Amino acid sequence: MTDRIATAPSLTALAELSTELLGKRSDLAQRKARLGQLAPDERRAEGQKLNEERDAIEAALAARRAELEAAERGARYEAERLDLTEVIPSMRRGHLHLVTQAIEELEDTFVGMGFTVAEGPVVETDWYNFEALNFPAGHPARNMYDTLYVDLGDAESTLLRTHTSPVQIRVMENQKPPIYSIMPGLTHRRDTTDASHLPNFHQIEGLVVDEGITFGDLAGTLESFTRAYFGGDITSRLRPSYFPFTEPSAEYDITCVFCKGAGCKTCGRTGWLELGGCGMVHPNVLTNVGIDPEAWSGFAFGFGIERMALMRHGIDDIRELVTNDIRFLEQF
Ligand code: 2NL
Repeated sequence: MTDRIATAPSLTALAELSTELLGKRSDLAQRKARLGQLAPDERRAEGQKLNEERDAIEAALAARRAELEAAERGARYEAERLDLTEVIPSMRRGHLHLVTQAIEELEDTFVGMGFTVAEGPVVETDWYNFEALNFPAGHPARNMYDTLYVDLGDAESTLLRTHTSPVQIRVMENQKPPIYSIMPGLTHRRDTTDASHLPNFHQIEGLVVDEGITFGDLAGTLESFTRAYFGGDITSRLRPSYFPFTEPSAEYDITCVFCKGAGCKTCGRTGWLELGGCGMVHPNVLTNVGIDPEAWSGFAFGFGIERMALMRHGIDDIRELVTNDIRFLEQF
């Protein structure tokens, strides 16, 4: 009897067994019903026996029920167990804008060549943006930059910097040579937007001031940079030019990244792309910041960052960078 209870396979089977053994139609119930027909002595003995049997069955049922319930609970816990280490991605992760990536890559390249990174204000004074850079008042070269002026102080005294050169002036004012620094940052000009111009764009300029710096150092530095940033198959060349703050001055060209120098529509069949300008820092600029041009010499260069990003990735319209079409941005 208790064997059947101890091996009952489930709580349902156990409940059926309980009915069978203790229910109205059970052997126990029938024997209990017949008690009245027995003689008093027999009745007491049989009554006691019935009680003992019932107690034994109930104890066995309770023990087996406890076992089966524990097993069932264990199985349920196992089934409901949560894996708290599971990672479910809920949001798609974005990435840095192409221009930000270009700034970081340019910084990495120059830092690797021993330069430090300097920053300065976007709203500047006429002194830092023009005067200190050897643009005398009324100098026609000022018209090369379509300056946006801020309505503050004397007329045309406060402006949005048209290049990052003012940061170079501030570095030279605050720091004695030797100087090896680059200055990336936002610049503004009153230009009309087209495929190759934005009124708000980024520049990166570089400045070296040390003893005995020559034009050869400038050419070698730019060539090393070109190969590090664009890869081994792209080279650079310098062509004579004019800037008020450098003498001599040069345009900096790289091998056309589209045709690798063979000549194509983008490079006007020359095989070269113009990326920026450079030159030896003008002695007047050094004098303006209190550096003796007889003791020190230096070179400087400036590139447009958006333009470099276009060249690097073979993009033909600068406006793509600011339209914020996610299908374009996702590619980089
Ligand atoms: C361009 C040309 C250039 C510089 C920037 C510079 C700064 C100081 C002194 C001398 Cl403080 N030069 N910067 C020099 C030559 C060219 O940029 O076309 N940039 C996009």
